Amino acid sequence: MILDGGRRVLVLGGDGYLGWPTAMYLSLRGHVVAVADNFAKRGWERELGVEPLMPIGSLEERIAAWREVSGCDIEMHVGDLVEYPFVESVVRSFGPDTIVHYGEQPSAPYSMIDVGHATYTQANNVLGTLNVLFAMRDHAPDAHLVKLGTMGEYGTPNIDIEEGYLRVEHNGRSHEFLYPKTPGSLYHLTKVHDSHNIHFGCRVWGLRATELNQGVVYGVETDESARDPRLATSFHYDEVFGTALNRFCVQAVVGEPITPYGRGGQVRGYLNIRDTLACVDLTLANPADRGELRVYNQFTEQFSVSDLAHKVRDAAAELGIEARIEHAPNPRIEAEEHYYNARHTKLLDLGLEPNLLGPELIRSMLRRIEGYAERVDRSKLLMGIRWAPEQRVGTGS
Ligand code: USQ
Repeated sequence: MILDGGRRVLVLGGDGYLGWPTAMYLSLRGHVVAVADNFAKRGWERELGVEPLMPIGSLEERIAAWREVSGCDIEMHVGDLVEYPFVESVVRSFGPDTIVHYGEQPSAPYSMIDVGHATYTQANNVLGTLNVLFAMRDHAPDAHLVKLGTMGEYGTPNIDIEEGYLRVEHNGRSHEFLYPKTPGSLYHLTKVHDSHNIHFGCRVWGLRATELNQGVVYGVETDESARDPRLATSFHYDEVFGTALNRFCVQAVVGEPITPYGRGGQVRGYLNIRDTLACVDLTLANPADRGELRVYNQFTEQFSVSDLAHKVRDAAAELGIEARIEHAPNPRIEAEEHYYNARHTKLLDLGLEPNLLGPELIRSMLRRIEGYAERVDRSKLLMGIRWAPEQRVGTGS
């Protein structure tokens, strides 16, 4: 079923928490979808002894189940973005008009384990994206790159965060630069390096790109993944791949303390996984111009981690679950009280209708997690990865 306006979309990282639901969502909406993945995330999971909350079949099995459930096909390519011949052959053979790029190591703690994990994360993310830019230049110069950046690129500056760019007045002249970045982990830095490389590709080679500087995503499922247990996405709760709200919900369900780190005043932008898909869809329907790098800040609400902990505790109480909050020593070096005001209007202007975080949504997450509570490995909730051997050596800001 190809609807009018259906595009040829290549989803890089199509086996992941966001990539797999995106592939289903876009194929259902009439786009011709191919996914590429090297299953690296499954390797990192084995390395650390962690597993997604819900059992996940192979990508091949999930694609077959999706075809059975929806009648939609997804084409699969297996390979590593760091290998240029693979990237080149996928781009040449599939001929995408849109490339949605999630194919990176996504965890801040993973990048901070030691020098090996830091250099691996930086090489994997930066070189993979550089290969994508070269393949676009030489084989798909008109394609639109939709790249998952992160709100964490900006860090927590003491001024308002704009959407991607900042106009600087200096000695009577002015120029618009990419917004200055002060990220809080070596993973977040990979996305900063990517931003500069993508900006270069647009300025110098005339590529078109949109960076989605996404906040912290929460949610167990999407409309598509909920259609069959075989379509579940890889929801994590462990210290390395689990994100704040998802972890807090799992902690509440299994009776472990909810753990805001340090003083708990760390404010971040958050969004529902369903809104991630809507944002990607809106972005690919409205491509950037040739030579243009647009930047959208992709989140719907700002919360501190203490706010989130209280929201989860209160929603759990309504289900008769007595959750408790215990501030944990902060394994990261980051500002725990700070100014935070990030603009996020561009996706709303395109028509995004946010699914906001209310008690009913948290209760539905808690109920869904309850069904898998016996799979939770409590020893992975806090794994002891530190930003520095001696904590509190820097300010984090
Ligand atoms: N945090 C706690 N307690 C926990 C877990 C986290 O207080 O048990 C705090 C962290 O210290 C941090 C905040 O919650 O201040 C967010 O941490 P997180 O682990 O939820 O998210 P983060 O490491 O920032 O990374 C995640 C994704 C990453 C994405 C990023 C978006 O893993 O891929 O880029 O969210 S953002 O945070 O906007 O940069």
